Amino acid sequence: MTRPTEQLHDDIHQELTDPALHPIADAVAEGRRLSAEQGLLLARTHDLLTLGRLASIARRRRSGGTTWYIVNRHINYSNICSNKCRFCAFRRTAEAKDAYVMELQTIMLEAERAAEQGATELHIVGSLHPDLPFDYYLKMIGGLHQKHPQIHLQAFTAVEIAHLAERAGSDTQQVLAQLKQAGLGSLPGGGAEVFSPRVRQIVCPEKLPGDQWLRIMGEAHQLGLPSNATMLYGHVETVEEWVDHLLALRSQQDASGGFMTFIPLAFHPRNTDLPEARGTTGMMDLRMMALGRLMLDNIPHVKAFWIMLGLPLAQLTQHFGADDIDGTVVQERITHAAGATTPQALTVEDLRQLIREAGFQPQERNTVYRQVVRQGSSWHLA
Ligand code: V47
Repeated sequence: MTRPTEQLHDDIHQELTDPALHPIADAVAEGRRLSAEQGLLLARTHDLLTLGRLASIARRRRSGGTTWYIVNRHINYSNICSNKCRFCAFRRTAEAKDAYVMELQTIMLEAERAAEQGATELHIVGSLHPDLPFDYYLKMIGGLHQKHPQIHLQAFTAVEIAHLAERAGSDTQQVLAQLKQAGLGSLPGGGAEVFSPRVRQIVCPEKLPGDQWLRIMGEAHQLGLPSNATMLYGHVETVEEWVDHLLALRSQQDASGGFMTFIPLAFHPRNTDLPEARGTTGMMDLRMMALGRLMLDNIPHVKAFWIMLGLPLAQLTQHFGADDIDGTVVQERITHAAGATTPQALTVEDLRQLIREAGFQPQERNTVYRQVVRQGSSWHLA
């Protein structure tokens, strides 16, 4: 005879778990790679708690109970862009009243402020400016590196690199090599959007195609420049296209090995040219994070970019595969142009408290995940 509590247990089990996930749970427990079909099951299941539990297993294998953060500053050097991506509320034409290009001197001042505040990274991303010469970018990186050699320069998406190669009348490998020589440390993961040509045709038809984005990342990795990888979700894409995007990143990583972190970017629709897209939901944000962690078995970290997710979800996603929360950021413009309601910066104490409250141990890192040790106002790598 079954006792009432056992009966209840069975009922709860049946109600809350999706049996289709059982073989996936076995694969995760044994550390086996998941297939495209398994990715689709994860992308569709309503069994959110199992999804979180599985992603947490993969996350803890990599980072245990640690959540990483960084003291950094974002510099968006210009918003004048020759592309017209429909999801972007940041871009301006050169004639717009609020179009801007930062003088190199202004960028140096921003860096000065970042150094005073103990930043270990400058995250530099802008637009495809139609006229700025390659020299502007080279001088920017060279000048920053000379003045602040201890600060890691993470700059220019693969899309910007392709644009710079065009501006320089050169090729992307050459441009990457010259920037590295000048002091570039790594590439951010932006510009990937969703690789599907169907999606790109709708949301960013002029943008560098996905296979070219991957090729440039491969070139960077080969030159010893690590990078991040992103996916912009919550607009016109399908779950099949999520899985295809993740599989393309996974095979690029098998080939070139330089991706450090995957960052799912939650689409913000305000002020964009995509009125038909509603943006993400909490369910989608949790699912996407877990899916990224589970499918990308060869990318070490998964980041909850709190600026886009909001603070509550940045905390929750630590239980859905994320092991990184980005950083102090300071002055993010791209998502705020599209209606983000998060603050433009957080203090280190705020970040540490958020992480602790989520049940993890905060650990400061530099860009390439070396531990940072602080003593008073100075810092060094462990
Ligand atoms: O490529 C543009 C995205 C990216 C919107 O590498 C939008 O550590 C949401 O890539 N709603 C740039 N997202 C930012 C980026 C990034 C951010 C933080 C950390 C890292 C990293 C990289 O922002 C763009 C695009 O995919 N984006 N518009 C929008 N309306």
